Amino acid sequence: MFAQDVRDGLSQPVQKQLPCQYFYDEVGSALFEAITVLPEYGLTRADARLIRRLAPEVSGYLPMPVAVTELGSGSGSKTRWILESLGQHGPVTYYPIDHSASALAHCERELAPFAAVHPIEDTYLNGLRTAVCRKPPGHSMLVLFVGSTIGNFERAAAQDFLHDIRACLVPGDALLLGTDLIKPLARMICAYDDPAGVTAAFNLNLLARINRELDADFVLRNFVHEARWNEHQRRIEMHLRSREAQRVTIRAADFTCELAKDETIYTESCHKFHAEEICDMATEAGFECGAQWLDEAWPFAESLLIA
Ligand code: AVJ
Repeated sequence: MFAQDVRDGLSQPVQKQLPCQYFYDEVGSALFEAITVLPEYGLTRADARLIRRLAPEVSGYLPMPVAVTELGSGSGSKTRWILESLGQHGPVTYYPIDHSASALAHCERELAPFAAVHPIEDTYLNGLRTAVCRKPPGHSMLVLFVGSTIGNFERAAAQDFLHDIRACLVPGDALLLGTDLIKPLARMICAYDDPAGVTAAFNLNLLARINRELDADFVLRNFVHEARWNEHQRRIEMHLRSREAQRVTIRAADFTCELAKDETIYTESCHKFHAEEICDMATEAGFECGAQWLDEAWPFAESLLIA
């Protein structure tokens, strides 16, 4: 629950933190949409280019007919290419999974022309289990986990998550996994600290959301957006740095929090990968690397992992 997660995260003794899934309220989702069109943030465009490129090939790797489950309902525009291409081999069933009902409704509207859409409002793994149970008999399963959302997981948790996905599948099923790749440092930093300040607004909105929903008194001007590269973990870390010593009260969480000058709240990890390391992770989780597509303009990988 939001209040509990905020209270837990801000009571951490060494590094205060907030879970990144709470970025995406209505304002946060709109700010993220703006991020995806920033020239400095090539991730989403690379993901979309690759999906469009691989869509005509993906049916060759899967027993037909196939049902598609997407972890995170995504924007219809990317998934459309896959559904449209699979649709040439017969009717396609599509299970988008998301915790946001409005995202699911949007996705259903966009993709209904290309598949029978059955939205599932649940966590990724529960939703995947539901989709596997409901899929028409004799269908194989293609799971989509694109957009480099897996980058938000700690490395060990990402490995466990792949293993958990594999446990829901049977041999011949597949996972299409999108991952952002390691690139020159300046490019990675700029993607998360754009000159127009859109990412800063996205990060700060988390505090604004706590103010709105939990009756808190964060003064947003007292915080500065920061994007750091952690070389050891190979990830961008987003923080909110306190400009001065301050106290914040979060009334609906019945909680008061003190921040020292220059203390930070850690809000998001965005792990970056080497293309080869995806195959190692996949093998470790019980998949085989079926195919990999790489973008030249913005290093990004789409890997088709076969159960
Ligand atoms: C949606 C997790 C892929 O890690 O790049 C963008 C989110 N955060 N700018 C990412 C994000 C700040 C994004 N993912």
